[in-house]
Amino acid sequence: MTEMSRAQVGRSVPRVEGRAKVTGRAEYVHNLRLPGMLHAKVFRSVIAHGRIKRIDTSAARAITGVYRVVTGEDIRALIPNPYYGPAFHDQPILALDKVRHVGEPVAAVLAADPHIAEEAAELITAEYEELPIVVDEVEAMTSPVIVHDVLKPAGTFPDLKHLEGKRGTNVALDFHLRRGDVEAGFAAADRIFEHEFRTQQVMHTPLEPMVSVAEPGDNALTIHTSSQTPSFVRTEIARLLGWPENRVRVRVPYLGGGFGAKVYIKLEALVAALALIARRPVKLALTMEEQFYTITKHPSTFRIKSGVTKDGRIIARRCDVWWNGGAYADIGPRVTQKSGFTAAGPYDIENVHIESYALYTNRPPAGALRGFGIPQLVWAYESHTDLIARALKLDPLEFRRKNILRDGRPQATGTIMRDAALDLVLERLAARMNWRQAFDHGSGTLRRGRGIAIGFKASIAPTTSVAMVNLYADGSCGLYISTVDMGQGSDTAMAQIAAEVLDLPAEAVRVVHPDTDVTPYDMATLGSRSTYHMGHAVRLAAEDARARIAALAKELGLPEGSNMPLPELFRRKYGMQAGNIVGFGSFVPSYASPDHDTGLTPNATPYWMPGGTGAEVEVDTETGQVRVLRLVNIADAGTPINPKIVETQLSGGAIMQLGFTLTEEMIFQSGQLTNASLADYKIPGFLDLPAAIENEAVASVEHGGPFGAKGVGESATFGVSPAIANAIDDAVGVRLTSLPLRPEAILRALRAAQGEPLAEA
Ligand code: MCN
Repeated sequence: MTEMSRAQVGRSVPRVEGRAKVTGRAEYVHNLRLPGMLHAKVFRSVIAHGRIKRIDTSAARAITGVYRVVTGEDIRALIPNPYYGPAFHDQPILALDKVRHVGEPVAAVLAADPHIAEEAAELITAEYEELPIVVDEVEAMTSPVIVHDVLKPAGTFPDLKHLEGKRGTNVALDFHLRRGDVEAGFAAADRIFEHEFRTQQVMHTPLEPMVSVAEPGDNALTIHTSSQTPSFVRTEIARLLGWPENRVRVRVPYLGGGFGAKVYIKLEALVAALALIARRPVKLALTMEEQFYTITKHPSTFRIKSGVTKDGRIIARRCDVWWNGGAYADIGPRVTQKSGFTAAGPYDIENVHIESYALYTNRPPAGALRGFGIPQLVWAYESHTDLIARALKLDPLEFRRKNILRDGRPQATGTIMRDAALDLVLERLAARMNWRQAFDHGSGTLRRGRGIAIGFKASIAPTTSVAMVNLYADGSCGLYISTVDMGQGSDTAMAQIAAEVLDLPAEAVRVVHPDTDVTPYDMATLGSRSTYHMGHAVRLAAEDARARIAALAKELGLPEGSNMPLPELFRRKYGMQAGNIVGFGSFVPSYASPDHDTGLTPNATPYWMPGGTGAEVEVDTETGQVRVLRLVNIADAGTPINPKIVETQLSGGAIMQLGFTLTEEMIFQSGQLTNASLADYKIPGFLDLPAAIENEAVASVEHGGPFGAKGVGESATFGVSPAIANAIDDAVGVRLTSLPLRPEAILRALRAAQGEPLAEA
């Protein structure tokens, strides 16, 4: 099929769920009410680390209307080994023996009235023997404070099979990469540059807070949940209960955002246990405040050292990255490894040495958040890139051009780059930013600057996606997939892919939402994997259905190419409007695990996702205030299945990262979180947005992808932070190395540079 002849792929089909959402009819778990349903409220730890001596639930139980109060020990009576987690089985459903972070769930109250449950939860008290805490990721490497005495690898995912953790330390995973001889590279270099960069702890802030409902049935359990991973939830709940998977059903309607917060198990194990204990449906809906204690983004420290020749070739790079995983590993080990192997950046460097560590600390757990570690890495390596260019008096664009990793060249793992339009992303960024033209740097107290940054991400493999296409007797089509539409537009894009193969308008395809009793397996909706991985499975399922239509026509004695309308085919076969044609497709990309000692592999990823950002800023030198005037986001998405959605994915990702760059930060004092509310934790509002946001998907094709497509949901997050820091440096000559880039930090740096440092607050 040529590009020209495509009718559905490449068309900006309006969102299939658009009308339901704007009229308030779209289904969300928050709206679900079941007969006899109880509401759960969680009592949480107020200390960051301690042994539980006593939990007193008597006052809570005495409240009229309280159905039951449940502690970790009650759960252990139902589930003998009540620990879960995608990498390690380290997280108890309710705390047992110890608490490891502020906000950890310790007990739950059940009541028919959520207000009564809340009131009762506030009456629970707990006594702890407080233990010393460790909160910093670098200190956690050598701290005598050990968060977990024993580590139990989950063994669920093939790419994490080698996990063991280091007993007696806080290291959940250490990833090493050795390419060439980095010390020889440093020795041969004309200049050495070394910097350290840090990122803060932030939260996903889906505007639909996490919510799950568990409904016990006849020897079975149904879980309705705002999850990005229905198939995983089924497997993990069945494992915890010791049940076969066919007794656990997981249903997911639309999500009001997920951003990686709603992956693996979040509330599902707790509601499942509570519903089985109470023998009634149980709903647990978090408040916005509780989300801060549930899952966050890894704070990180990145030390980066480069050896560069006088003409600007990077010949050696050492990267040491420490990821602050908080009290439970969640998927942090995969962040550490998968993002870790790209830590040297999108540059062609002969000698690379990477050390990447996932660490336990006494903070709320960190996991996947849009970009999966890449924004933390790009923040460091692209700030470093500009610092080097500046020191060598090279244009930052030229310096990048000289070193960029081009197709056909090996990435640090040894995997040869293919269909990764890094150079094109850089060129389009330069063109859009008018880089060659003189730039007005402003005057007086308002100074302007501009900066660029590029990065890339590997996709996740090996993972499985299965799709089913069902053609009904009237010729209409249902698409059965477990991909979760959390706002990214997957229902629309998947309908387009199926429709393209089946020669239907996309609007005519009905996408059936994840229901593990009905829709087939999908590993997860994360890592910008759905368009590529599930898109492949959908295409194969639709092709399978087409082949079955052709076989039916042949069976009915029709000549090849007769193109008889489907309803007529069914009528001829069954004598009436009856029957189905069902097509299946499954997809698992190839992958080769990195070597344990060297981190090298010929096949690190099925595809690469390049993305870059250009920023123009204005800095007020009297206040340190920064206004981002213009943000240009460029990515390689391969073929856009739905160009309009690709554009909104780019702007959405960039705006999210803008918050992580300028304002968002979870602030801790002595292990206590001091700003767990949207009044004090500031996500960008409309007035904070740049006047101009431009987005572009470069002209490229991912030859391994369905119709040439690959993922784009995270690509615009990569470059935002360093592009803005580089622009601030360009405007006023100061360099910040920690996020967020607060006005106070900028003003302090400005005053320090003028030799008039401000007194410490
Ligand atoms: N798309 C397309 N053509 C392509 C690639 C993508 O048309 N070549 C469009 C499709 O409509 C697709 C969407 O872009 O549904 C995103 O596709 P993809 O990059 O494959 O990502 P996923 O569908 O796997 O979604 C996950 C990704 C991630 S990892 C996070 S986190 C994220 C994101 O997407 N969270 C989001 N985008 C989000 N958008 C919203 N509104 N809410 C979230 O929680």
